[in-house]
Amino acid sequence: MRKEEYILREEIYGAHNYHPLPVVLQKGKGVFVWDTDGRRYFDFLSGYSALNQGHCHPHIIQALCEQAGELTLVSRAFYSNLLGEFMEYTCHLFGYDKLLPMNTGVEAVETALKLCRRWGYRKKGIPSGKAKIIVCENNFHGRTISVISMSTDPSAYTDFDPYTPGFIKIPYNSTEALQEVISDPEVAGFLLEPIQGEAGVVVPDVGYLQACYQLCKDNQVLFIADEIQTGIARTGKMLACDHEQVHPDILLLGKALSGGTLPLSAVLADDEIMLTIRPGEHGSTYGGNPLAARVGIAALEVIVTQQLAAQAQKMGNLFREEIRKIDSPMIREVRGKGLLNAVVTKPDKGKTAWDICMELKEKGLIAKPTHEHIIRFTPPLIITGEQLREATTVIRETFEKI
Ligand code: IF1
Repeated sequence: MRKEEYILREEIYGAHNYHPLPVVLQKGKGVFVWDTDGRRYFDFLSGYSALNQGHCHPHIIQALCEQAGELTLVSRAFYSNLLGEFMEYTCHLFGYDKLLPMNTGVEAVETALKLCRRWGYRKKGIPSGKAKIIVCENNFHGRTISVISMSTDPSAYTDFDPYTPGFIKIPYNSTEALQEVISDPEVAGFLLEPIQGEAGVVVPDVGYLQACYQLCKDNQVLFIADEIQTGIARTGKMLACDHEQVHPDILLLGKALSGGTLPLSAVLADDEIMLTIRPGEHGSTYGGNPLAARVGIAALEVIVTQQLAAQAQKMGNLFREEIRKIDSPMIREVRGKGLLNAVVTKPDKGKTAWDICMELKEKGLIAKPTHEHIIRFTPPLIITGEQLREATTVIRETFEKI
């Protein structure tokens, strides 16, 4: 089949909830993917950071395949030989008492909202029905009704109302704004992304996370970090919160927790919080299945043994250094941390971020625009210095040609 035919078939039979770049992929290995014509591309999206370990990492695929032939699902009606091991490994790695496994990222967020409200009523003593959770403007936490109720992006929430109440929206990167609302005794939690992804890789000021964490401590409010995109070594530390020595009360992980193989997310917290949910009060059919548990351990082992946090730190510095050398009137700003980076372009220069991504694709590198004028560059963390230089050359040549 020709490329156009694959695209047309999705167009005809699929809901139109996405607008993909016109490239049809059929194979992936490490930092590369291949399309149906056999053309090779650098993958600079990495499945929105689900593929930190790279495509089809042998250690993860071996775990996946072995376990797929052994036992895949028991549901939480029964125990499995692997769930406890996954929980223990992950709790020790991140420093928490307990883990609650889910599947997609947004389910982890929903779980955190429930856990936070429950803690607010049972531990903080918030009167019934009154619990509030503070969130940030321009957040992205997923697509469910409650989660879009926290959104300030019209394309996420318009005509999906009525919305879930109980959220206070404040500007991101403003400790003053947090200070103004956090002393309300009905506030149970503060949820944030340590770096805002969808907003365009918005890195807050140094000290912001630490200051917010202190305000939460002072006001008996839970600090909830959505590290679904920023976590698992993406920003050059195991967690983005580690850059400021902040240990969230509730930690959310997803995406790279399974290295891009299956949906696996997790909520981590200590007993005082986690044990407020009792048997029968929350769960999921696939949550914590043995296949995901086995894959989860393997995916984290790769991060640890290949020292991918340090690699992301090093390669991220190299990436920004190389991109900042590009002499183009189209580039306004290069920003990011580790290998979570964005190039902000000047939209008035005739070409949109989409046009640039189309050009990059022609030259063998795929990346995704956000917000008309921002291009996110997030390669797998296993990328080598040599590969990174080759890729930044492609990016430089593209900008210089345009
Ligand atoms: C889409 C962005 C990335 C997330 C954070 C929770 C979730 C996400 C911080 C939900 C998901 C995705 C989903 C994807 C686009 C995307 C994204 F562009 F929106 F910002 F990654 F960069 N918290 N992020 O970033 O996780 O339920 O999807 O597993 O197409 O919606 P999910």
